[in-house]
Amino acid sequence: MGEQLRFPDGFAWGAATASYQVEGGVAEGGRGESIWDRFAHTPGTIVGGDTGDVACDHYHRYREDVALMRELGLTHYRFSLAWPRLQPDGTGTLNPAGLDFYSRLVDELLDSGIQPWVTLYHWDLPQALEDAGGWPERDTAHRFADYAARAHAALSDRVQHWTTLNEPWVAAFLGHAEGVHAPGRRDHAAAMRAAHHLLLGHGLAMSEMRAAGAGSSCGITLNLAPVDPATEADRDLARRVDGLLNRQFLDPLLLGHHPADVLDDVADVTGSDHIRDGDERIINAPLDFLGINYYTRQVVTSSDQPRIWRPGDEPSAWPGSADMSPAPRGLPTTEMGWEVDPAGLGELLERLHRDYPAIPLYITENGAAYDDERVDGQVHDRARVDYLRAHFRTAHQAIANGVDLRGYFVWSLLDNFEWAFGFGKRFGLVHVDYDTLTRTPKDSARFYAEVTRSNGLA
Ligand code: PNW
Repeated sequence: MGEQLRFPDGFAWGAATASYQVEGGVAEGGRGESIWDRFAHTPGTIVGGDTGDVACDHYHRYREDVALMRELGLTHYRFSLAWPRLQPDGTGTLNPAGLDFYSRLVDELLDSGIQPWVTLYHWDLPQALEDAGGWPERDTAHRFADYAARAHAALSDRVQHWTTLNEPWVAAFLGHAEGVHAPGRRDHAAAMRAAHHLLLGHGLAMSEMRAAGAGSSCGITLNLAPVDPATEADRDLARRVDGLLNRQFLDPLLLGHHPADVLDDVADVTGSDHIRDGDERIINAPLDFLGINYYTRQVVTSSDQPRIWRPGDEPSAWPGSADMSPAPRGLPTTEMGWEVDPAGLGELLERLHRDYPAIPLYITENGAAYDDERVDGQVHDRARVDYLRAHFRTAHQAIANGVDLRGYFVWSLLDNFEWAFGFGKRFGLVHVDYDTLTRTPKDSARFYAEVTRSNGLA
């Protein structure tokens, strides 16, 4: 307590959101249907039957939200483009009304001195492309590159920072293996194919954006975590889970090849016919930055042999390792049930620094869901302040240890639609009353404003 920590000059302090989680306005401006519209409207998928139809109504209230960002002292704002706003059926020229919304948002940010940080894909695939087979089909990677090229061409005069994908692990494995996210499939071979095609789409999009010669800074965001075995007997399981979660994405992106042990582990689940000669070279396109989303460490255990998921088994996100279960250590948890483990962030950053080629790193998401205490129009969230402070300290220490960390985005600016959990889990620095859509900055917002203004911890 009490010590002052300064971050490097020019350190980016941001907050993040995603289109389906905040925008609402799903039927406006010619927006097409996404897989999340279809999934959320399927009974039994989302806690409480919540949907993103209105969400935070950011589509109409973006000016008020940018004013909040200004109060927070953000230097950067990370948001995603809804693909079906720009290409309602996933192909062709951009929909002018959709583009106009993002263009107005970008102008509002720039007028407020906030740098826009665009994510091209935060999981809202046009439903028309899902109907054609979705990410398990190779053609979706080409459709994504075409969309990326057009969106980049339209906005790169004003947007410097471009992220292709948010968390391809979640899109592939929660969407196609565990089936708790859109499109809700439970087919582990399809999930492995989706993972590869997401990476391929990323690589193809990178090459389109480079070819435009706009001088953009381009990268990708992964959800990464240290994976530890609960006991000695769980060492091989931890290797397999680390392979699926971390190395399956890091190795092709940064080293130029899929990890051989992961392909081996899943050989009986999916062949590798979908991986063609030349794909790894496309995926290995040089990145300007790597975005890291960190929430908690994974500690894993199994009482069984490596197991392939069969219909009728409990849903699993782990091809070839359906025997895996999480092993809680009894640490304090957030409302997501995720253990608070700031040291895991430090270990992750140092591992990236040690095991992979040098690349600027950004934490593109970190934050916590907590219920807040509302008193006389104030929203108290001491636990979130403590969570953020502990993780900022760890990030500062990592920089002191030589890690090239350039910025930090808190998840999230606003309470929002927390996917399968609906509106019940609140990650915001700013509270949203879902009846009135009133925004109220929480204590954590004031804490974060101090951090952004002083470039550190007072
Ligand atoms: C990330 N997991 O999602 C997303 O990028 C955000 O949209 C989301 O709101 C935030 O984290 C909080 O959940 C994740 O189960 C969802 O490992 C699930 C997992 C990880 C990240």
